[in-house]
Amino acid sequence: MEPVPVGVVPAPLALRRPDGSAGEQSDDQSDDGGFVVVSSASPVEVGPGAQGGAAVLRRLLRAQRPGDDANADLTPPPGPAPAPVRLALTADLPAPVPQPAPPGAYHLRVTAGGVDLRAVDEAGLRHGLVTLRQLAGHGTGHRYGHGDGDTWVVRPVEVLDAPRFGWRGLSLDVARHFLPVAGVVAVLDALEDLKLDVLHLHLTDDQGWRLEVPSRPALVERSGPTAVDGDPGGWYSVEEWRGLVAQAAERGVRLVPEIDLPGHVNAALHALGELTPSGEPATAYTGIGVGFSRLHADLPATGAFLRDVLTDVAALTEGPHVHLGGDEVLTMDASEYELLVRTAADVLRAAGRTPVAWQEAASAGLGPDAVLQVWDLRQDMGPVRAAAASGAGVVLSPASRVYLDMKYDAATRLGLEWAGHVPLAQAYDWEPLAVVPGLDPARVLGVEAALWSETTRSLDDVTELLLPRLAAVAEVAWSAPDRRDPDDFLRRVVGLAPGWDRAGLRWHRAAGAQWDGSQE
Ligand code: TNX
Repeated sequence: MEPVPVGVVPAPLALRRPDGSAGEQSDDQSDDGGFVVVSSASPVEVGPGAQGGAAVLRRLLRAQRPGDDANADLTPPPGPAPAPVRLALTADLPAPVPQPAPPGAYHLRVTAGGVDLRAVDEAGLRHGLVTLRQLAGHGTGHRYGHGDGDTWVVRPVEVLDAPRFGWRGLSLDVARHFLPVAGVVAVLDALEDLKLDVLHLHLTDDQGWRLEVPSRPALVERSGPTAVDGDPGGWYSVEEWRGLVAQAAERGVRLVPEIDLPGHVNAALHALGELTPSGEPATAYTGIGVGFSRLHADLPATGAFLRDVLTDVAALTEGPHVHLGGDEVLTMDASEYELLVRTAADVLRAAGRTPVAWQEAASAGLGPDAVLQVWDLRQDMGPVRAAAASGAGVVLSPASRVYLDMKYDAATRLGLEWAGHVPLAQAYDWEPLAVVPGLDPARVLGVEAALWSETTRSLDDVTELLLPRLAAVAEVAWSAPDRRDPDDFLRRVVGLAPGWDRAGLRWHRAAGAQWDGSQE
């Protein structure tokens, strides 16, 4: 097995050069004629059902982003004509792809005759094309931007690949500080390039309400404009939200909206006085404390609020999952908490959706179809293990590894420290199945990073904390354990930086990797 080229993250299952030569040599394309050129002039042949892949290829080649202007006059040297790209769906992929091939698996071959990509589904075609684009990056080929898009120059190679977990996500808090649609789309581009497939949006919290809910317009009218520190707020109208769902789908990403209940609700209490015992709206909250706000099960308005809001949100969700929060309710006894989260879960089920909740809800008996998200390993994991034993799925977000709002180190400008510092190597070097001892591995759906926005005021702030650590989490979620190696990851990850620069994304020169070697 050859080394995985610089800039290819997450590491694929298998990568071979046809002549058996190592992956990193002969980066200079002038010394042999063995390079294959892919551009928008490449003829594309699609097999039955594979048309979606052609659209993905066109979009990935077109991706003109802010930073691309600097490369506008770069044209490839004269060389081979654009090669054909052949896309096909098949259930039959060779080893080491597991049998039956999991969703998202693919087989990519680049030869003098062109590019052949076979995959089990459209997600697999996308993954193969993203790998092809990465292969045209730093270590193994070249990428040229010109007026009508990119040209990728790639050496012959064969890649067989499949994801380890089906749920490879990022949770993004847009409630403490709002992130406008364009910022979310930039994050979606970064997710697609790392083969991540879930964007969980934390849409409500004490400080703001970020999604228009048709049955309760006051939620955004009164609590959309507020944010931490009195910073500007904002919200997604139903129309903008539908646009976001579509942009996510174009990138192979499923949105999981979160309405955080029955705590973290001050924004709702500020908008709707009938949810408070006095009937008076709560004061807007712009601090960063947690755990103080709550719904009240005995108020008549509470049941109607849960039913109407969650039914509306379910109707705005294309995927199967809606997140109901359930975290950090410090001012309510267990029976009232359990009643409220069970009610919320039942409303979602009646609306045809599967409830997701933070680990605290494990003891509430959400049902065998629910999904629990683990984040705080200081708490007793017994209820999570028990819920999983009865059938619930588990998504792993251990704070000390994947809370990317934690500072990289003491010198980091942004971020919090309650779970310690999270250097790049720490976000990488952990084993998901060891996080909760005794948990049935078959119940682990995957891994989700989280970015809470108490300290982030802009897309620049968000990506400075995400990049490069999100690449580490992506490899944890995608790559087989025996394909993972911390030093090898640090060698490869630097090759992603030129792409982030081209996209105009701010990133952090995290300790441990040789970023200066990443200049194109
Ligand atoms: C814990 S994780 C929280 C959030 C905070 C975050 C800050 C979780 C379910 N709750 O409310 O924003 O820590 O790191």
